[in-house]
Amino acid sequence: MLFGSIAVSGGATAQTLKAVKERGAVVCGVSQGIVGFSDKTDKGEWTGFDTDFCRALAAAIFNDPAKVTFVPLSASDRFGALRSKQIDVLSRNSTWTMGRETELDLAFAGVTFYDGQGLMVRHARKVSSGLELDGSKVCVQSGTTTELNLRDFFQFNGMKYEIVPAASMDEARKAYEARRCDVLTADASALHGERLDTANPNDHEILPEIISKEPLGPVVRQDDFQWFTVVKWINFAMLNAEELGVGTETIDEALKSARPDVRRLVGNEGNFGEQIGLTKDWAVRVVRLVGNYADVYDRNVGVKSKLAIPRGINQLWTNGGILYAPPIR
Ligand SMILES: N[C@@H](CCC(=O)N[C@@H](CS)C(=O)NCC(=O)O)C(=O)O
Repeated sequence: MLFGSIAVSGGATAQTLKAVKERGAVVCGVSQGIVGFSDKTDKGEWTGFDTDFCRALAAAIFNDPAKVTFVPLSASDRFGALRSKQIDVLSRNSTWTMGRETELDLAFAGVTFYDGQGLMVRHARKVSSGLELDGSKVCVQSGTTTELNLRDFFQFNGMKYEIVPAASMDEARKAYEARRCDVLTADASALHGERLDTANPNDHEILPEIISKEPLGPVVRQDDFQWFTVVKWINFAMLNAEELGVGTETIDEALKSARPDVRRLVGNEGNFGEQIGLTKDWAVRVVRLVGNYADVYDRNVGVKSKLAIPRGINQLWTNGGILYAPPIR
């Protein structure tokens, strides 16, 4: 049983994967609603880039991407929920910072999306730079790095500001729309979606400055190295699959490939999946049922999606970006 207190001796014990298998589902913490990342459709189904990562875990473990229990969490509640074992993994636009590992005993298993903080204002305000925002009221979600960066940015640049705190992104946007603040700030990825959700998106602009680094990725507890390894390598497998041209559309061809790195990815050579407590075809399951990194990116946030976020630095290193996964070998 996963819940309750288990005395952990020697630090790393492999309980999570076993508990997930026994339970028959991965319990995945997600946001309460960020377009393109984790959002509920009208039919009540979770969709998005972060929710697809949860599905990739379920695909690898169960050969069934539907075996996920989604737990929507506010920014303030998310890490407590993970620490207290209400969830197995947090896949919720969470920024990897040193303090979150050292102070909360958590571990980021990698980066799935390199983001940065943006600032949105009304066109009518006629500003073209974040440095012209002296004296602003800023709507921001509590319990986030966003709130901390805002302080750094205004203070360091000698500008006065007033924080209008919100418990959720929805609340922050509504406060901004009701003119309780004149700036809305969030991770740029989320801000694009929030702009689209305003009554008149064309009345608002996102200023050019990106005021922080927000490497977003899945988080686990530090007490289970096996689970950390599983989560980490599922991300790497999706990146390596893209790099090797292995996607949902091409997975059957890849199974016949003679290329050594493709053979290792699909489990025709070596037993890497088994070494992490899964099956030889772990990565095939992920790619077939959920996709490689590009499949997931394009479907949820890419230029052909509603959000239309260019890959930018989230390109593979082979295409001029900074996504680089260690090899499977
Ligand atoms: N990446 C930042 C911000 C994360 C965050 O919670 N952002 C807000 C606004 S960008 C959000 O996702 N809200 C959605 C929700 O509360 O469900 C962090 O890890 O602290």
